[in-house]
Amino acid sequence: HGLTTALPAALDRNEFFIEYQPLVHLGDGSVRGAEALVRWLHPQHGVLGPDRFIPLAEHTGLIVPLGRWVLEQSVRQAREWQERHCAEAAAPLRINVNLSPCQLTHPGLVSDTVDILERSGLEPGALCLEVTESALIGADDDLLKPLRRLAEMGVDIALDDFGTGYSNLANLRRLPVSILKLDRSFTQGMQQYPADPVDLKIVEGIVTLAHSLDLAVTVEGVETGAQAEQLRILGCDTAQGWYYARPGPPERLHELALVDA
Ligand code: G
Ligand code: G
Ligand code: MN
Ligand code: NA
Repeated sequence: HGLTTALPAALDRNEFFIEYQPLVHLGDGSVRGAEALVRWLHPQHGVLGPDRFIPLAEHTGLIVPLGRWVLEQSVRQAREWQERHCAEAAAPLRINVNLSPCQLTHPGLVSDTVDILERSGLEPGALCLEVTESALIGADDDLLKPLRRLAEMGVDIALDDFGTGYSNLANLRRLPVSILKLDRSFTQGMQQYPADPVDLKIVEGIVTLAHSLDLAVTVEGVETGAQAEQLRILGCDTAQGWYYARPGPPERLHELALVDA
């Protein structure tokens, strides 16, 4: 595969870049941070989304250095936002970074993360690592240990695409997770008004359970004001989606965050 063989050189040539999609507080609409989403500016094919190359990077092991690069860039970016965003902001801006399952089993995860945080000056509490529900299904203690270490340092761990896997809800207690990211499919059920009654019940149940376990709930894929309003009423904490902003360059987040500071 052509893309696979081009991957290592692409990292050396700096062909990857990161877009940031705002995370918005549903209660007051303020921007609280962003999720980092990597792209590849391929010299022939143009901009490629992560779905095109993350699986290849996972297959070849390049995901470890690529993931480290994404983490380092986005942590530095978050620190820069915080410095420029000044003290008037309600809370320091946060950064969410996706972790692939291969990074979870890599022995350098904790030390790399500590190192990147220390060099940037970003406090661990401003970093959230997103891990998919499916990556943690049946996870044993060895897999959870690095995540637990990071959580003890104050890093938030989010369960991404929540509700699509088969994880036992009681299992949540065992995981060092502080945030559930509800999968986009639930948000789609809120498109019409009134929302799909089954989706309403499911989201209501998940939010109640999450809050009773001290977990915050983030919703993805919010495309309309009606969805945002229904999800807010259901008690979801944070939202992300095209209604607020598409993923974009770092300067855009700075502007969006300043507007409501
Ligand atoms: O917005 P978008 O099409 O970029 O994202 C598609 C998927 O790619 C998302 O599910 C996201 O979790 C994943 N993704 C985006 N950036 C990264 C990254 O840096 N590392 C990993 N492992 N996954 C990513
Ligand atoms: O990590 P994850 O898969 O959840 O990453 C977010 C993905 O969802 C990215 O592909 C991003 O471009 C996409 N996305 C973000 N906001 C919206 C939205 O409002 N609607 C839809 N359909 N997709 C979105
Ligand atoms: Mn994600
Ligand atoms: Na997701």
